[in-house]
Amino acid sequence: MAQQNVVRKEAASVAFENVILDQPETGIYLLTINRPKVLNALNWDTVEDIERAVQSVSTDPGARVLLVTGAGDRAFVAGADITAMANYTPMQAKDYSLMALHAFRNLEDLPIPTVALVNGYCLGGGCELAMSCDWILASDKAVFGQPEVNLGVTPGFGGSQRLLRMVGKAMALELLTTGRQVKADEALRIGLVNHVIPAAELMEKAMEQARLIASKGPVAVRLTKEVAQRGQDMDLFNACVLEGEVFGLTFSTDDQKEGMRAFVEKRPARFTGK
Ligand code: DAK
Repeated sequence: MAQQNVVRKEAASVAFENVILDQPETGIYLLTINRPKVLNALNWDTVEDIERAVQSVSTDPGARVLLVTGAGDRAFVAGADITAMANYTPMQAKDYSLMALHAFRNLEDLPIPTVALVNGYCLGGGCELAMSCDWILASDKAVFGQPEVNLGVTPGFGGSQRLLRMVGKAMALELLTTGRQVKADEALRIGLVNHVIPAAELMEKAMEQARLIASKGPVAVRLTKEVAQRGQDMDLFNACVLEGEVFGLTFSTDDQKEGMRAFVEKRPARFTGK
């Protein structure tokens, strides 16, 4: 991807062994899975690096949005590293699965919006990683699938559950039990991705969306994600009560006063995140 052409470097990137954490603009983080020789396949160390990177973003109060992508122009992530796990014992396989489960859960629970930029193959563990982000932007070259049945295993990083919740039981089970791969246009139609973007424009469009999010009231953005995240597993009434309580909480912030004053004064708001 031609990301160097479209992002202004404002902070040094943090290089883990298998991922790169960059802050191309203030508050906008970019996590790149960086094993292009194996199409960014996820071995144990890579999942641990993802967890460390997510932890690092979670401790930055200035973080506004996290973009997640894969290095090179062929793959987001082509799955768990089959070579590495081929000879796992049952206990190693279980530990691997649970370790990834926690790492992906931490990504999901990050208190800022997270967006997967899928720039090629997005299979198995890769699709599970993308689905752990809040939404997916796909390039027109993206290919999605859960091909675990081809390998004689079930999904191990939450794919059977997250795909079910995203596209419904019938479509999820079709894809999970046939291993059929879907291209970007079908992924859009079934609700797996939010937008399909020409490959050369994917990073630029994602940065536009990230800047838009970063321009909004930071506390409101974080609380909106928190309500959606916590409310999705609650009954509707109690989830709405939670929303009402959080809505009340926003009236304790400078951002609420500034946002509403700016509307009345017919000028753009200057949010401080306080
Ligand atoms: N793992 C390891 N290496 C991979 C890989 C993967 N998932 N995907 C690709 N590679 C490597 C290839 O081996 C090749 O390496 P070299 O031969 O050059 O050394 C290099 O990346 C380039 O790939 P290809 O030469 O195959 O490139 P092609 O364009 O011909 O094909 C492809 C691209 C994406 C169609 C093909 O590489 C492919 O089918 N890859 C595997 C896709 C896949 O099946 N992904 C799902 C993996 S299973 C668990 C349970 C389940 C799981 C995890 C945990 N627990 C209970 C613990 C399963 C998760 C999965 O994700």
